[in-house]
Amino acid sequence: MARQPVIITCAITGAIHTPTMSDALPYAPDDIADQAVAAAEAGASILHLHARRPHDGGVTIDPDVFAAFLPRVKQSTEAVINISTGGSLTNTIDERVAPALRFSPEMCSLNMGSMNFSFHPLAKRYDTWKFDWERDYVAKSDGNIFRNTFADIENAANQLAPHDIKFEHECYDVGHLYNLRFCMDIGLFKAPVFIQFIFGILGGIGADIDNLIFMKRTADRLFGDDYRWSVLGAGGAQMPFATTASQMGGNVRVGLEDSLSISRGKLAESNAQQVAKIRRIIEDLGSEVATPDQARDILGLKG
Ligand code: KMH
Ligand code: ZN
Repeated sequence: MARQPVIITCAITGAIHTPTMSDALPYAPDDIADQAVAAAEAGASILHLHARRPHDGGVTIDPDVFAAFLPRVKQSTEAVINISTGGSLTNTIDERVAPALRFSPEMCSLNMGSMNFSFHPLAKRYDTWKFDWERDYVAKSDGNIFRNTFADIENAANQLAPHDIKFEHECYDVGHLYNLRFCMDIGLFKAPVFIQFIFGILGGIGADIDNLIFMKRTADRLFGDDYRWSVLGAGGAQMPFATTASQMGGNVRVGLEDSLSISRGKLAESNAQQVAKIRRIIEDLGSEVATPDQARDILGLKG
């Protein structure tokens, strides 16, 4: 079977990293829009988007804040818009799905299990912070529970079902694959599902290539031909995991949400720089990168 082009997703800002950690991390709506457009121009066919408080980069899931950058992104690119439903550890699932319900994008994330979700180790690197909220947010994260119960998943799926949105099923560990299989068996999701294998989040499976093989084998067993997949390696695992996934027939996710670096010890200048790097690697290794319309076709999006 001919190799399909590789879909690059770029996750522009997320809810983990904070402004002190990198000047490149966008949080003002215009900066989020500028970086999203540049990432699409560099080769990302899917843009995974969170909102940030415009004045200090704090985490927000307020749909009005999404409204400050989404129209520009939609007007200026052909890329698939993917809105996060996981962007807050303190809000209910009803609140977390509100942006996707309001904007009815082609895709949104859906997190497939509850877990500890810590970014505590990041806090140790900093003595001073640009904004007061950052220190506490990061330092207290070792007490975080990222709640995604079966009832939450079912609730999100049912609320979003009329919108025909394709989910990026976030799987941080092997058990989450079994959760997804169960949800498919009870009729919550239609095949083919799109799975994001996530490695290197403290609380989830570690960033060892053995684990990527294990996740892929397990998914093959559970889903057969009924799934498409992509890989997200957190931090320093981003480029090695994306490269490996692209050579295994998978798709890739990069972006400042997942890693602030461009190479070991060097901060990325932008999301587009990461997209350009993985694109160059994929093409140098003889594969093609998907256009937005090819991504729509491969994933069966509503368009
Ligand atoms: N931050 C990532 C590890 C979401 O937005 O729903 C996964 C993520 C979750 O992107
Ligand atoms: Zn996200």
